Amino acid sequence: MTRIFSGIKPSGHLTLGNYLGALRQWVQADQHRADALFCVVDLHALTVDHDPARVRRLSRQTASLFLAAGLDPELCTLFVQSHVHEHTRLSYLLECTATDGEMRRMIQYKEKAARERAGGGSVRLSLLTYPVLMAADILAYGADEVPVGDDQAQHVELTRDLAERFNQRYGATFVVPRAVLPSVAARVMDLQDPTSKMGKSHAETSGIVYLLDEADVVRKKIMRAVTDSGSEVAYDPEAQPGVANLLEILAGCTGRKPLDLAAEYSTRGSGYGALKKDTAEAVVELLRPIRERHAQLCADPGQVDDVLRAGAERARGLARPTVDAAYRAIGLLPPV
Ligand code: AQP
Repeated sequence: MTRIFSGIKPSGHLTLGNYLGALRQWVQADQHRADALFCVVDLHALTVDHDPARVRRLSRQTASLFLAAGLDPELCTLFVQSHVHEHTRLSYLLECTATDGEMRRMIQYKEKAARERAGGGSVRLSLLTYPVLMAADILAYGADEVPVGDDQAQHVELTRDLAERFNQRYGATFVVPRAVLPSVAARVMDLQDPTSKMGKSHAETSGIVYLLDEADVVRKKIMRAVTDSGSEVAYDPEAQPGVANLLEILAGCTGRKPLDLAAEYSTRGSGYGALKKDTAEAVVELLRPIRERHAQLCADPGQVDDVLRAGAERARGLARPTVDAAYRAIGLLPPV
């Protein structure tokens, strides 16, 4: 059976980008067709300046949102990364496989390090090495597929390279995984700056739709989305990134294609206003059941704990043999 691994880091409140780019395909497809593991990758939230209490709170909220969005612990395995030590055990071996040159080429490292420096902060070493930890997250489980948004594709490529290099040097140990990207909304853009990704840790929040935003807040953010000069709706991400982003979001919500939607608006002669209104209502309806289920889960935190406990136990059992095999293959003496 196909094995799937993916995760979300508790570095902020989950966004519409996280949902359309990742969570939705986990819920609608992946958990039904494969042995799927979904993880709150909390160690990744420590790579930039962080508040311990907030990370703890967001870890719990992220797990609750996994359930609220429709992940079913009867169908898939849900857990928190730091509860399974195999991730960090394996990460060190992969640090001994990766080179510093390939780490410095990672786009996310370059962008985030620049952001940290611009804010007067220092850059944590873990920001450079976290793609290796992500590779360990994936390889520990022998995952065949990694469903992610477009921004994570480079890290999955690195994971493939590390798996192949390790296998070549030390013998077949890891499955070489592949990234699976959604066909629409693989990169939801910020509504106020449609040339940059909607990211949950970004400081400016007016262009970000959070899964737990109230309906009126969602409407306001989408109605105020930056669009482009002109008024005719066309799908052209280069020339009209703001409109293209709204079309991608609407397509993501409705299961339609952005080009088909654009053609309909154009034929009807409807402008940006109609597109914004329809997108806002589609997003409100998409998020309504998630917010409602999340509120129910908040009233019963023990239920989330039970799911995470059972998930970590299963995950440990799956990861340990592969990580033990990697320790032996690389030349480490097994414990006596
Ligand atoms: N805007 C997005 N569009 C489509 N997919 C997205 N993902 C994230 N943002 C978008 C996908 O969601 C999964 C988990 O993301 P993450 O936790 O690794 O990163 P993030 O939500 O992008 O969080 P941050 O903290 O704001 O990170 P940076 O600063 O890196 O942008 C992934 O599958 C991701 O592709």
